[in-house]
Amino acid sequence: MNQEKGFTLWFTGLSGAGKSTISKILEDELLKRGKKVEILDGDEVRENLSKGLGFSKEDRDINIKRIGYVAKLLARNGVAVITAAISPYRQVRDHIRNENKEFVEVYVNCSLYQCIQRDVKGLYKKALTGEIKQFTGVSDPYEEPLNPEVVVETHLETPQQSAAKIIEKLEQLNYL
Ligand code: ADX
Repeated sequence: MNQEKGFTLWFTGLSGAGKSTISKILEDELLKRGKKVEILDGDEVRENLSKGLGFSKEDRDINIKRIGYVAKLLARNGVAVITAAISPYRQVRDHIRNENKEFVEVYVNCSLYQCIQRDVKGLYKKALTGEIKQFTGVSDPYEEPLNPEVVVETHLETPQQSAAKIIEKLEQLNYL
């Protein structure tokens, strides 16, 4: 076991795809294995570190760079960092990958259809009627990662199955 090694587990995917749910399962699993863990969740970061930012490309990129920066500081101190923000733009994700050495990108893939069916926060309904503008997947772009370390398919798997896949990859990469 590699208890001292920090890393950034970077989730990307649509709103409602399951990023937060899987991150909580992983947090428990990593704590059990003796890791120090921090979750940087999009919604929470926007309440604190990124309060006042909106959803233009420019604001999203600022938000993502902030998360990437905090993740870097934590990871280099041995923390297993899990980030759970949509992070829709490939270029800024790749920028973070270059800045943060120990970087594991997880594509939390879920069909738009399924996200709309779930509509956990009721935001897709508002996006589809135009009440919310620039909503990722509906009226704003989402750029899939081209070479993520892990892809989980949350419209086909349970959150536990997705979490197990990620743990397996972390073991393969010698982070656990
Ligand atoms: S990101 O694009 O900058 O990575 P982030 O993950 O922080 O997004 O925030 C996304 C969350 O904000 C969504 O899960 C949803 O709850 C909320 N939200 C509000 N407006 C939008 C929008 N226009 N597009 C996407 N998410 C939105």
